[in-house]
Amino acid sequence: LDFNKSPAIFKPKISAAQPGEDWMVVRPLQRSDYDKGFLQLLSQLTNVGNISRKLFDDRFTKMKQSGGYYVTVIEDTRVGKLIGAATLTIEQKFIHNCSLRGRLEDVVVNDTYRGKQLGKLIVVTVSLLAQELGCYKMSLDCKDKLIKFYESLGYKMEPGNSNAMNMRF
Ligand code: 16G
Repeated sequence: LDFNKSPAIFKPKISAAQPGEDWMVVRPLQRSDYDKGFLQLLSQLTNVGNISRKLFDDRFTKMKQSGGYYVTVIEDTRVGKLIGAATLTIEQKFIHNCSLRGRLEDVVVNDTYRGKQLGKLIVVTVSLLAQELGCYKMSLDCKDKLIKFYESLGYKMEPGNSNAMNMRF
């Protein structure tokens, strides 16, 4: 991945391979991450529920089988705990010459690791991955207070075309 392709500015300079601290690693989610606090991390984003190892394992298998799920994590290898996560999901399209659309989902960074550019690192990593995989665009929805953060990484509100709507079940 080419971090120079991103509008994000890292101070000091970091990349997916060199995330700035030698105790940090950016990598795909693994089954064993059930024991590394993955679900506890996600619960800093929203309601996760009580997920048994079996349920986690079955969902992990289904995501692998169906393809199009790139759950990416940051691990603090000193303590064997996950401290950041973001997911790229890929939608297959007929439009744009049977192109792909990426969606950035479930971005979360452990709040005790603030100020280390981890949010930036994981969002840039996953966004570049979407580009590498041939997505014609990458979309997200977020809370109002995070708009500035995503704008600093190259995401734009498109005039007349930026409304997120939900139907909750
Ligand atoms: C945010 C997340 C979305 C997540 C949702 C959960 C990003 C960019 N957006 O919108 O991916 O699924 O929150 O909130 O991370 P909910 O539990 O209210 O659906």
